[in-house]
Amino acid sequence: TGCGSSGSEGGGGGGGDDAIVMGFSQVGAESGWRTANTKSVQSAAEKSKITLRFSDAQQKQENQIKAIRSFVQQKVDIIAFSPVVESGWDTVLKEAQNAKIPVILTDRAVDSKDTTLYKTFLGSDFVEEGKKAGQWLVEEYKDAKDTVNIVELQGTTGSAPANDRKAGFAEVIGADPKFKIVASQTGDFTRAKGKEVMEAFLKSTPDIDVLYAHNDDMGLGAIEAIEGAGKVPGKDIKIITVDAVKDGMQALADGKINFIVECSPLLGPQLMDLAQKVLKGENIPARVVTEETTFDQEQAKAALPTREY
Ligand code: GZL
Repeated sequence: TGCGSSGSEGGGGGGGDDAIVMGFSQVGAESGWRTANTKSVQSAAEKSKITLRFSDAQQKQENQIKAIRSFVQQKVDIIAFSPVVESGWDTVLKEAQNAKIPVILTDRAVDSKDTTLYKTFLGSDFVEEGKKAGQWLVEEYKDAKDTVNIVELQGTTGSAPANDRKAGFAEVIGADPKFKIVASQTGDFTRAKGKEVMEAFLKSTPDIDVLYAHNDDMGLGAIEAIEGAGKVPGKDIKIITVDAVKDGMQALADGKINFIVECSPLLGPQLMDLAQKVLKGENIPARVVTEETTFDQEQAKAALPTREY
């Protein structure tokens, strides 16, 4: 087919006579993180001269399955996607495997037992992110004697980041009985839902000390709810979030958030590099973990002027 795909990974019809064609199924456009991630993938494809066929699943698994099936029909050279939830992928991934089209997981993981269904998983260690959030809280309250009441805004139900950020956080704070998660519910990674659920928490839970939100967007929605209830975010209720997108970092610098665990969306360049290696038949690691850090309020002020996303 002469479209850059080597024998063993044989894909089908490409773009020009040698451009790699990548089918990419994106979760949606639910958060600032997702928008930055999409930009990174699209610009990296352009720079690598990879023809990108991009589909936005509006956070619905059935739309991602349809998109992957369509990429198989189109005989793309390679498929990459960020699975909105962890389960339910084996059938469609087997169809891609039978069509000899390699698959790369990016951002989120799947729970398939058969790891031959994809070439690698490029993305963050979400358990580690949850632990970093917990470690900050343990340090922040190390001298506190009273119970610390925590409410948690979880990410999309069934998604790897929601499952793992919850587990990592619970593991660290579980070491000290003074930490109590008094309410925990999904805000689906969106600002609107985060605000709605936080309003409910404020009504049902009289004494909230801390909010742990699995992403900045839900944290920003919660800030609107907290201020609407006449309380001061970052002071009356301490807030920890994950992502470190610009809006979150601004709230951190303004003192409305207390700590942010970074989750980098800038996966595009690594994804295109891995795709080219796969199609050349080169060996690639089964797991590529994203480099990322954490920010307190002072660090956010320093980082904001040059923040890429
Ligand atoms: C994490 C990513 C999550 C972000 C959210 O890698 O899947 O999805 O933390 C985004 O902001 O919606």
